[in-house]
Amino acid sequence: EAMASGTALIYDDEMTTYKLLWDDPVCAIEVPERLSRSYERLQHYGLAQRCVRLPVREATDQEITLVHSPEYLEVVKSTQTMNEEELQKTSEKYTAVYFHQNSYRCAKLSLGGALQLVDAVLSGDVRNGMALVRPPGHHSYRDQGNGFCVFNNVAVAAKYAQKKYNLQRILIVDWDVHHGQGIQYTFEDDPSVLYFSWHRYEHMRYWPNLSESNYDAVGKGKGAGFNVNLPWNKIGMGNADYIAAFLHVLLPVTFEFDPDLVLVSAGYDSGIGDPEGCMRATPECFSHLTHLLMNLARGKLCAVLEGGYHLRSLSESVCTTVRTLLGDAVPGLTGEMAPCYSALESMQNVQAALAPYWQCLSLNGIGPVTRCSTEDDPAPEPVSAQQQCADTAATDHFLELHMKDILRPAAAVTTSAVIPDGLKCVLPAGVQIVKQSAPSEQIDAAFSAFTKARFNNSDVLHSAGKMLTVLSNLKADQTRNAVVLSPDASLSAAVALRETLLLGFERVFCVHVGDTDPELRIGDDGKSLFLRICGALPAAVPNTKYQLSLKWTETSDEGSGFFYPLLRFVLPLGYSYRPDVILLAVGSNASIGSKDILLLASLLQGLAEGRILAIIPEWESELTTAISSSLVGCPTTKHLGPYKCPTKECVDALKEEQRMLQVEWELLRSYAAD
Ligand code: Q9C
Ligand code: ZN
Repeated sequence: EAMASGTALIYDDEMTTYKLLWDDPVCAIEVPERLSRSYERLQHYGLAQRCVRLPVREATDQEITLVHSPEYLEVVKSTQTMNEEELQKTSEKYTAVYFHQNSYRCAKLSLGGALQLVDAVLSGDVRNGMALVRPPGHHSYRDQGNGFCVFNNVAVAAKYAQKKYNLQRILIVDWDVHHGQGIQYTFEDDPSVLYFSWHRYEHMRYWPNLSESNYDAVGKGKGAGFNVNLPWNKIGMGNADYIAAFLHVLLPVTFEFDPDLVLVSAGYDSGIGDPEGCMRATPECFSHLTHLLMNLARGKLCAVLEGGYHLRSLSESVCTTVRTLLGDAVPGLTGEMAPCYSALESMQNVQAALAPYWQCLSLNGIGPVTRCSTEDDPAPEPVSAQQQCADTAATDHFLELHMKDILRPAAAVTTSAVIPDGLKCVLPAGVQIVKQSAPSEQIDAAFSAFTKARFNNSDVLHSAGKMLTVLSNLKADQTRNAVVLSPDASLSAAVALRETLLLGFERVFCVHVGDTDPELRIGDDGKSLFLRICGALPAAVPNTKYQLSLKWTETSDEGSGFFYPLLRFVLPLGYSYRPDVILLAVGSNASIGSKDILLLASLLQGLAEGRILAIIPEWESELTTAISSSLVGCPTTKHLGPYKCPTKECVDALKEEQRMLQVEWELLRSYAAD
């Protein structure tokens, strides 16, 4: 299979040629500017120019009827020639939807645009992409328009992909703030499509007010377990709630499912300032959500626009999504890192509801919330809270400043490499090999703290000199990340940790894979967080806040369960700690497989704005190639699975660690109470 690269962007301003023609406060927010403003912003940042531009096309009747009834298609067709009065009458047949003479044409382009994207990704022309389209799709039913949606773009795209490319398993992630009930209805008895949706719910007080939007709607018949609803019962959900939901609920299930394609119903009404959603996620959160999905399905990810009604928030979040698809550094996640209690209750309930269907959830043994605090207190949100999120100007102002804060100019060099002289090693294009060693005084200073005997090997010194150069470049943002091949990775890691602190990094997340003692001196001042991933725990050293061990040994040819502690332990720790640099050191006797290490390296790049130094034993040439590709932004399209679930023993041990540590590292929390 050829290595797919590039990001597709589908946009056509013809989709701005329909609009609401009469007074309707419900539909007034679905305006043409949603599309044009998003596209302008992509151009403003130079992102549109970096994408592979693909034309839209009209979807055919045959494609539309993969999901919709011929009768409904005829109704939509007939709106082309209607006068305003007839349009209004037809619109009234459905809930929260309006028609215009151009609606049919635009709905065909919108769906056709999504299908163009699927074709580009599945044919290998591009790795991933985004379709900026309207009308949106996820609310529409087989025979009804609903919630601004005419044809169900993503549902049809999934059917189309299955049929044309013979895919076995498709994941649909619906991060729009509304429940995509139309998608749920389409696939609820189908185990080949895993549908995940979070949505504002407020115990059914929020539109579309359906009992089947609740966490207990898990799918039907053979599809039982393949519908995942995470209802938000409070407004104001933010970055921590969204990341926790991905790390603890969506992603474990998804790795166990192991999809061939990821479709995203990418609605941005779940973002800050949206008058519909009243949530608080800031634009960089969508970079993280995107990044977390990019290691699935060999990177095949198609994002299709759904909602999003605060024009500035919408367009900035579209940009962070596309930027991440392009492989740029993921901005640091800002804000509170503790998920709120109501979010934890919802997460707990959905985990309990899905436990019968997913090993990774059943092993955890989490029951439903027995006494649901919000159910006992069914008071609606105070009006003031609702009004605050409707303050468009305040969000505009906030985002003006916020985007300047989070967006850094890209480093001149993406990936630097330190390779011992004479070593043959396949590195992807774009990796810059470091020639320059640091001045000898800097080397002497860096090594002064270490036992002299360790340095009888002059190669270590030589390699370390170049590594010091790289670390200075990381600090100066001249290089985003780096790979270091070392004859003694543990020693190099120890030198690197000391040097990062000397350079003035404030929080160094040091992840060491392997059983050798890396001779690290870890303070308890919080300037470094050391996590050892090993096969055997070092003699009775209890975990402390800043020095932790994770024992994990299971990996076999049938698959690895490492995704589980990675998602539910390593990343929550990292997100809670907010490192400004990451050291990933692979010791000589790693207890996890190379696919596991690759997944670890890929996902850690979501932290520290991608500032990561990977230290690898010099004889691990395949791993070096793979990690370098990931660092430079061209991850191999190799399948990182198969995955298998970890043993009960491993999960129990981890659960105990999570329980002890979640006071300090709040993103480790995944449920409300025992
Ligand atoms: N106060 C999409 O985001 N609003 N559709 C109902 C609630 C309908 C949203 C009134 C919202 C439809 C694609
Ligand atoms: Zn929506």
